Amino acid sequence: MSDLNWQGKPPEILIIDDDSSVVITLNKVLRKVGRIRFAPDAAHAFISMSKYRPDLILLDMNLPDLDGLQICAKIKTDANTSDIPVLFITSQTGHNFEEKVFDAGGADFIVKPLNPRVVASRVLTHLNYHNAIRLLKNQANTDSLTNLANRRIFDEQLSVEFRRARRQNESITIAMIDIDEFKKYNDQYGHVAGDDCLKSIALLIQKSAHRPGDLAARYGGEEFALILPCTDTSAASDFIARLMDKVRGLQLAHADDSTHQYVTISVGYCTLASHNANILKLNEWVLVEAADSALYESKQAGRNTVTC
Ligand code: GH3
Ligand code: MG
Ligand code: MG
Ligand code: MG
Repeated sequence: MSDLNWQGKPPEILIIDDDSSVVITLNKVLRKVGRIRFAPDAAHAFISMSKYRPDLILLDMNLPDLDGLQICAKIKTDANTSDIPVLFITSQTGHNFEEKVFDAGGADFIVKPLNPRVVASRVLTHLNYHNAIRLLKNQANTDSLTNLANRRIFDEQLSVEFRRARRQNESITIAMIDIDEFKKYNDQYGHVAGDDCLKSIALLIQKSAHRPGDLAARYGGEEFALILPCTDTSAASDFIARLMDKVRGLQLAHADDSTHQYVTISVGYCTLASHNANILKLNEWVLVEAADSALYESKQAGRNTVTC
């Protein structure tokens, strides 16, 4: 178990089985591996999944409401659960059965009668594998300095949210944020202080963009980008005014800033209004370019400014 790096939280294991003798055996074998939960049928299993987000599922083939293959197929088609490894517990064997398990999206199967060492090894192998993938995905999606989403995720999410806005005739706002005179900040206080400043502002932006669907990303260097779904011009204007206030409120001294003496940001944003008649002629990058031009105008206007 020492190779499991779960960062303080034990892995969640869900056992879906209606046979209490199997459940007792599995609990004995696995209680040192992680936090064990049980469900005697599919109905309870799906409630438990949405509540506890298991890291691994052990699944009986025959249950009172659905069969194991049906449950597995359902888990694999739901984006919230599709990456959870499902291990079948079964007394059936043979090629045909193996094919069915893998076709349903099962990761592996354990044959009854249960051998405790085999169960523990299989479970640990899949937990480690699942955890490694999760960590790698997280690293691939996150900017390491600020912990914000990176540019890759911004681009992905931008397309998703733009299409959603178009489909649902909703408004959407894209904002570009740039720290003012940051080169001078680095020159004056050093690169380490510069990094700390970036982290503080990133945290503030992240906390501000907290509604479902909002995304704050590090776009590059000292530039951040925001996706604000269902946000019209007036809501965006309020949101950004508050954000700029909060950044000034950090009172990060910037002796070299020509006007403000504190670190400030400039912002440009562009809103696609709901029921926009030209929506079909537009794409998401038109919004980004417009927000970028607006940001440029804010800089021209003397910084610490927002333009739409
Ligand atoms: P403006 O107000 O026009 O935006 O001026 P600026 O100095 O902020 O803009 P410029 O693009 O000239 O300089 C950006 C600076 O941001 C230069 C670069 O060293 C710094 N920077 C970019 N990424 C990082 C980083 O990860 N850490 C630190 N400390 N500095 C960074
Ligand atoms: Mg059963
Ligand atoms: Mg810049
Ligand atoms: Mg700048």
